[in-house]
Amino acid sequence: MDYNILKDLPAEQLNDILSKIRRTKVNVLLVGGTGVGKSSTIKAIFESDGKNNGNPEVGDGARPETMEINKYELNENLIIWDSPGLGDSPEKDDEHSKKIIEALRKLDDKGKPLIDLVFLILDAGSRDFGSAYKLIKDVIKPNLNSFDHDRLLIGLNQADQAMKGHYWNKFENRPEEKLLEHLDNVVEVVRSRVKEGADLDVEPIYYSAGCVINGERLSEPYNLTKLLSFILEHLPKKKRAVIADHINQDEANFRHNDNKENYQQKVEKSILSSFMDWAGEVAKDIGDWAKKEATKPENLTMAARFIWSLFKKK
Ligand SMILES: Nc1nc2c(ncn2[C@@H]2O[C@H](COP(=O)(O)OP(=O)(O)O)[C@@H](O)[C@H]2O)c(=O)[nH]1
Ligand SMILES: [Mg+2]
Repeated sequence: MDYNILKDLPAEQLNDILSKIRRTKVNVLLVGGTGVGKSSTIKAIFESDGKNNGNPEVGDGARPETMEINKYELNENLIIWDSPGLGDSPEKDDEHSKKIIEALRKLDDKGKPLIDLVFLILDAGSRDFGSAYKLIKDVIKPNLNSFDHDRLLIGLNQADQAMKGHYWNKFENRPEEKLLEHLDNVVEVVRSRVKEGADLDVEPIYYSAGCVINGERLSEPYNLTKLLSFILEHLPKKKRAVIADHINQDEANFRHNDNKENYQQKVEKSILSSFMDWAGEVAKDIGDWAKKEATKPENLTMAARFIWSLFKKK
């Protein structure tokens, strides 16, 4: 592929595209019980530029003092709302629901719903998702407003511990056949219960955020590229490029996946097409050309890498 046209894009136009992307905000509402791995998940996928006013603490799973929704600006335009405590107790679930409704009703400066994505994290090893089903049916579904309903993403974390650590291949960092079957079954149970109870189509995914204890990495993440590709798919197209700007650069976090699909390629396609939309807005001819050439399968990875490198040259 002839990269010159990408490389020779006038710096002014490139800066224009980048600054537009960087002025676009993505808001994610994280929901899940204490200790399911909400903070670990965010830390594994995204990097923080250090200018954040807070960082989701990876804890020992202790019960939080309050049920406030904490706002973490991982970067200026990637904002995580952490809503802990799902399932702690029925009374607390009520309080929790109120906070979530409040968050879902927030509007951005354009009058659109502020929360782009509700990311519900469950413990893949749990057998009781009752609080989660209730929350989806009574709170999330009725308040998704003008959202497309696929903006609810369900993650089943701690896949490595789903059978108490059995059938997890530590050397290859992947589930053995028996654990895989079990995980596929949990996915199917959650999917069908959410369909029956709330009439929502969801495709839960199992993953592991990896285990870090006292700063020591005990296991690497699993299925994080898959999770990332799902997160991107669940965002409006233009907002996908915002995510590209903040992906964790530690490749070890992304190398183990179930490989049912080529998730890396899905991520690249998704980011590239988002970037092309922005490019098309700033310089139509470049956008049109790139849409035709850069998205050809044989050119995809190179073009995506090129765009990646643009982001990193801050
Ligand atoms: N084995 C394993 N441990 C995990 C995983 N994700 C998180 N943890 C651990 O679970 C504990 C609680 O995680 P944390 O992210 O603080 O949970 P949060 O309360 O939901 O934010 C920490 O000790 C993490 O290291 C995982 O996928 N596998
Ligand atoms: Mg946390």
